[in-house]
Amino acid sequence: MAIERTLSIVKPDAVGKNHIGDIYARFEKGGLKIVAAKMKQLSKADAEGFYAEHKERGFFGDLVAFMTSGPVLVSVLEGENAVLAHRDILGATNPKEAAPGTIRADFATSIDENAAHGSDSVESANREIAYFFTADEVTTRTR
Ligand code: RTP
Ligand code: MG
Repeated sequence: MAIERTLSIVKPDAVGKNHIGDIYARFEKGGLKIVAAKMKQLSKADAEGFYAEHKERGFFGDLVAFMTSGPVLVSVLEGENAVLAHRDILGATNPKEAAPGTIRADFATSIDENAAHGSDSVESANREIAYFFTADEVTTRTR
């Protein structure tokens, strides 16, 4: 098992509904450690750059509008197979398809407002972590 890091975002809908603590509790219970975190109001340019891979998709404008509709909590999570472990805890993109007990099943209202983001590969995680954090903002957990 490889120790990985992944980027997590508690999206504006979940921040607005005061679900930060519930969501972080699930990460910690799932064995993921929070090694960096910050609240941030994304600008339009921040959100467009972050989701650049989707810029040709029909939902891109709505996605950028949603991601800038209020503050987000961006964090770096670390643990064994963290990328997949985190996405398993989040559940499917569409909450209607998300397994019971996952974050999106319990806190998301639609595919557009789906509570949280997780990197989809180690390569994406490396890019996304560097997008939001400098190297010295990511801590090393010693205990
Ligand atoms: P995320 O990047 O936010 O963690 O979500 P994901 O990997 O599960 O899904 P992705 O394909 O990367 O899509 C990014 C976000 O775009 C919205 N989306 N809408 N209407 C649609 O068909 C559609 N498909 C994707 C979702 O809000 C998704 O989280
Ligand atoms: Mg994605």
